[in-house]
Amino acid sequence: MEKSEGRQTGKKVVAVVGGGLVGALNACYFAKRGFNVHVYESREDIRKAKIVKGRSINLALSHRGRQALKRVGMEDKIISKGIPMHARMIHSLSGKQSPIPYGKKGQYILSVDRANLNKELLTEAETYPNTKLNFDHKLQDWSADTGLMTFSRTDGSKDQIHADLIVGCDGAFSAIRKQFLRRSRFNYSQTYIPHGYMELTMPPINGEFAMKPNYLHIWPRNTFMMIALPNLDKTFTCTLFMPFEDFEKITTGDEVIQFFQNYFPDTIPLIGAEALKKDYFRLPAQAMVSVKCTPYHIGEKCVLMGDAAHAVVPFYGQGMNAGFEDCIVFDELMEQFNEDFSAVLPEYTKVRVPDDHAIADLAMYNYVEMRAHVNSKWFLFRKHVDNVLHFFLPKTIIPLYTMVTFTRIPYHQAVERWHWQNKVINRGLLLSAAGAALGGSYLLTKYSHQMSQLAVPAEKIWSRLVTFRIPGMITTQM
Ligand code: FAD
Ligand code: EGU
Repeated sequence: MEKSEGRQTGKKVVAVVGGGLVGALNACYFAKRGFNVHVYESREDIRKAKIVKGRSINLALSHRGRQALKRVGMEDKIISKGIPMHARMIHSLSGKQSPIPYGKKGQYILSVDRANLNKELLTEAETYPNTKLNFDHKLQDWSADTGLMTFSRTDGSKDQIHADLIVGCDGAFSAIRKQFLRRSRFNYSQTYIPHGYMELTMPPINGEFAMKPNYLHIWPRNTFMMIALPNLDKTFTCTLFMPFEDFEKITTGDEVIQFFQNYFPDTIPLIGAEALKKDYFRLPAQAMVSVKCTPYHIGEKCVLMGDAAHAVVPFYGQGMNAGFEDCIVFDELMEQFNEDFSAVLPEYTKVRVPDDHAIADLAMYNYVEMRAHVNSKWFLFRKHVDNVLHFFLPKTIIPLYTMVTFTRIPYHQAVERWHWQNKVINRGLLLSAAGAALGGSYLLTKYSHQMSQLAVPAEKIWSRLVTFRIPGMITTQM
């Protein structure tokens, strides 16, 4: 068997700490290269566990994540259990629904079940004989000098393990990262946003999806926002985003209904008033954190990937996709530098940090943008402007979300290109405004004798102009 090569050639030991989405995928990548891979996961094996607690039930999988799955032969298996979302469905306050396609026919994202994705990836990693999964192993501490790790077990015992390379995939609150924080010249920032999120389930109606299934449903309400993604069991998982202080204001079932009546009235009959009252108090609202740091490595011993390196707020649907792309980037460098950790690790930091920081910034930017002034009309208008410009200038103007979601253009390049595009659009608008002014003044001189009939008070023109909010349109995201 090809997969057992590692053992015979006495390859190095790679410890992947964290058996979440990125850790499990990474295990496949290292196993494929023949390393002796040991995965250490603090929780029980989720394939056996009855109750699976954790973040978000479903996720939007897009191009970057799919490409990463493809390279370990997992793309088809995962997409077969994903639900395509070809468009957003914008729900206005009045209950009107407006679809906005993501792109051309083949351009769609997938709603995938987090637990299933994690299980499939763990099972795939296990098919390599040079991989061992160790559950109930919580990393307590490790030494950057010796590479010795200490794990604690639920029975109170401790395990000490050595590895040649430690890959920290232990999520936003990474224990591996703690050693980085004690070192000089390590930059770190973390920001909790004032919003929390809460997941609510919308059950099927008469055995069918309660809303159209192949859409990412969005209720944009400035500071409040709800999003719903479909599941295979014909439910939707609705995620309500709201400032913590507003979550705290709602303390009774009746207040929940009142709140939904005010902001998401169309969802009350779909979720069910009684279910809503219960669901809302099931779990407290969850926090969202953005983490940026650099470097991602220590010498040739340790590297951070996924949320451990870059937790992003979920307002671009890219956290997992970016973490999966980390695996591709690292694997390509392993190829390029003949698996020489002392060369691969610094290069990984060098190429990956700018891109991960770019997506962290974009996600935060979109969060600020959405809460500032995105109601359903504005959202529809903005996305139409994107699509119209892209339609007429397909090579010149590519919407930012298209570059992020449907290409592997490095995130930092997507941002640069977006800035450039905005300049072009600004110039275009400036030129047409200048053209309009010139043409207007020409007409004005030619027909000045008839103008008095058309007279519109100057202040009225001004108020019409400002309602278009042209400056906002140009400086905000495309
Ligand atoms: P995690 O999934 O957090 O996995 C870390 C693993 O490490 C866990 O299994 C944990 O048990 C284990 N661990 C932790 N500490 C230790 C320790 N000390 N020792 C051993 N093991 C440990 N991303 C998208 O791409 N699309 C989306 O639509 C999307 N939606 C989201 C919606 C919400 C509300 C949120 C909060 C996030 C969303 N994300 C989305 C982001 C996505 O969830 C994360 O980016 C992704 O889970 C990161 O994977 P990870 O493996 O790096 O970390
Ligand atoms: C948030 C939470 C719509 C899943 C950003 C779009 C998200 C997802 C958008 C969550 C939005 C926001 C994009 C995708 C996606 C949009 C995107 C956000 C999936 C700019 C499970 N976002 N998300 N942008 O364009 O590029 O549809 O929890 F409401 S998928 Cl906030 Cl493409």
